[in-house]
Amino acid sequence: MLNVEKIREDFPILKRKINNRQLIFLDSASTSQKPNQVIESIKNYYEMHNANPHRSIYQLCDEATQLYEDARKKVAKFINAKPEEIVFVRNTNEAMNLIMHSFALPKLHNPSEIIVSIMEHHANIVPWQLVRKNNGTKLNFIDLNEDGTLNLEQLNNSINRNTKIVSLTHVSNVLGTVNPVKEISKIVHENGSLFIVDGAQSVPHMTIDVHDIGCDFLAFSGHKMLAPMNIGVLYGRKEVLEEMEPFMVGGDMIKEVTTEGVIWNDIPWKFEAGTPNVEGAVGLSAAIDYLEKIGMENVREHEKELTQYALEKLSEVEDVQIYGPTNPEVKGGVVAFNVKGVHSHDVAYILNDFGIAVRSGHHCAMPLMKRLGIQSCARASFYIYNTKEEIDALIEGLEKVKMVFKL
Ligand code: 7TS
Repeated sequence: MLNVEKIREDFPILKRKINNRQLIFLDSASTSQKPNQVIESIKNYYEMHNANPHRSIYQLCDEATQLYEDARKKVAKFINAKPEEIVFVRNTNEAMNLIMHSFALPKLHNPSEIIVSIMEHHANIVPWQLVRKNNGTKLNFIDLNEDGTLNLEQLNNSINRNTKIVSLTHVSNVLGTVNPVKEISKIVHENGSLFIVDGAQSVPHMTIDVHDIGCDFLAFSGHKMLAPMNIGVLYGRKEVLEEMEPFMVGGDMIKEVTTEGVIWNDIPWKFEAGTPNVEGAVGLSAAIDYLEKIGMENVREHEKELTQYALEKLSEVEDVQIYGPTNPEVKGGVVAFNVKGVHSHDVAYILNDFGIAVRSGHHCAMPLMKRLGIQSCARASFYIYNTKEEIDALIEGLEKVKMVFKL
């Protein structure tokens, strides 16, 4: 059990009033709020240790390098990887772009195939569309079952000897569906394909072990797990990363440059061109400390409980349609819904009058919207600082939305 009251004390923004109401932040799937421990770690970095890492031998430079590389080690341990398998990027989008430029574009050719699912965020669709356009590879979309889970039978039937990449989200940012990535990894590897996992919505919320999953790549964003924006992670299996050429080149990612050519640095540095985001890495390190202190199992349990509660309460509201699985065991802390006849932006706008922040729109998952037969939806998403009382307030807010629209 989480001591939510105590946790909330650590998040200064939760004391804010919005429209004279206490802020109720139900949009952590977009970005999480940040605890004092993370904010302070960044302040301390600038007050005490700031320098450009890897570049000189004076003490501050050494300290900045140490902090940056210690953060890498911490991330590695957090997902059970080796430090050299952790590439710091800006976010999940950039991680996918890195795989596209450094692996898929140079290595895939017609008749290669890539498999994704219809529930993907655009970050895990658009790069592969570009590969299709450039290299003539085929892009297959796996559909959903009626309950919002992934159609594994279709995956099994679609995968073939031309399939070079299977790239799937671990947890859907709309449906909340938790995909059985360990099981899928076996299918993918038996076929000799590479398995990319989009962990943007899973790494912040549950225990992740890349060896247990068996994936080749895992991408995630620090800002969704209490850390600042613009620090993200691409985990790549050592053997795969070593085979890849960097796509961003310049400073700090080389061993030697002569007028004739260049020798790349070792992994992971060969993928990190230019001055890195040390404050981001420091903040991510503090965020991991914070989450580990709570325990990732407890984070997951808390969110399961909130999700179950939200599903129960929302299903009691007439004219509300819920999307995705209704079993919290296979659902992350994300509940997407529509109020019949009301645009999701109107729902979010009215909820804002009550200090409630939910996301509305297409959630960067337009193919999924089309598959669900909707233009958009509203979404409440939960994290360690959310409470059942906040869900009660959401339900009350939805009754107000219905009153405004005379439903
Ligand atoms: N993949 C998934 C599954 C996501 O949910 C997101 C962001 C991304 C990739 C991209 O992450 P970024 O950090 O590179 O932007 N999802 C959302 C969301 O659901 N609402 O706002 C951002």
